[in-house]
Amino acid sequence: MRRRDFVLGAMGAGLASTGALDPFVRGDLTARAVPARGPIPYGAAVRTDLLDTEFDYKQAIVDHCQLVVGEGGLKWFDLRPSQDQFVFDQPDRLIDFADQNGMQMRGHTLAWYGAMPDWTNSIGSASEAERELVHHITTVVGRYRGRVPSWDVVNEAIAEQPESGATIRGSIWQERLGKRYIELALRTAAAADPSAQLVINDYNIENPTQQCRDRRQALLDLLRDLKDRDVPLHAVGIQGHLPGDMDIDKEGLSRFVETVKGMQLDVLVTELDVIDNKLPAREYDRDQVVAARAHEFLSAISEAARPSAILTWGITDRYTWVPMWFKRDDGKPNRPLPLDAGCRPKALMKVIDEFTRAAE
Ligand code: 9MR
Repeated sequence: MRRRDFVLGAMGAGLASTGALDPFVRGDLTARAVPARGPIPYGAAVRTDLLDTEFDYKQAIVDHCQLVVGEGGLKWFDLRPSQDQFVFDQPDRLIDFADQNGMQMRGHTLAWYGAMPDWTNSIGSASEAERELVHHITTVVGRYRGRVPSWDVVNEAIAEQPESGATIRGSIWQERLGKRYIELALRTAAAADPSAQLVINDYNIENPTQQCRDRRQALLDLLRDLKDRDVPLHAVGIQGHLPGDMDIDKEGLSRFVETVKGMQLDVLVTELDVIDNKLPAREYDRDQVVAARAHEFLSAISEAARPSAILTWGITDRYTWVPMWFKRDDGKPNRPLPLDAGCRPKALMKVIDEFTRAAE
């Protein structure tokens, strides 16, 4: 079977079970004969600007991925330098790269509190916010209609520490429109591309802490409410930025995934990496702990349901967001990703192989 067929099969099969439209029916089916790694597609966040200059980086993505997602490029900060501008250079480049190499591009992200350009602070009223959000989503999703099979429509909507009555995170959208911005974003995305898989994406739900339990509950309450009102929504993205020194709440995470599946929603792993600032210095030991932590996480999810994709947030330790927030005290470089800085596979890549092939 060809690579593209696997991607179609794995992500499409998930949706078919929900009764939602297959997100790939509009896709270009002229796949090339590249061997696939397993029935669950693997992908990575890509720094598009490096594709033309770093050959080994580009080759690593071609060799390992069936999916790509821009680490930036589709965020408001990148796309909307001013109110009347859309700068599509990066996502256009990435989707061409995906097409040329038999991959698919996921879209990240349409409504988020982060990476907002300053001019959006001047959005003053509810009607203005509604107009801007609808215009943005209609333009961006519409441009790639039928070509981007899956969108992180709403990113990180759950409050850092949800408390009763205040479970939605503050953002320009939440402040101007209240919680209804989530429904508005989803309905607008569905209208712009009825065939796309629409995803709510969030993090910090996998550890055995009260904060994670509260965040899981708040997310489930949000999903329930959207489903009850027939808002178009197809999947939950579990980011999976795993603190390496913390256990996974395997039971809590499995139960969360079961509950999500019970709502006829699929689950994807969208941004996996292991934050290794508190892990042992010795590289071999650190890589083993990183792999074991990801294994715990992926098995908790997979025991409850087969994820429709697994993506890591970057592919090589050479390019990762982790040191921006989690530098090591000993000054050694972070190693959160499946390939080392020289693009050689580490233990984490074996774990990803195991789980992407798990359903064979
Ligand atoms: O890795 C991304 C980094 O390069 C950007 O500067 C930052 C702000 O746009 O976003 C990072 O990606 C985040 C993603 O969009 C949402 N989940 C958390 C990711 C890591 O911070």
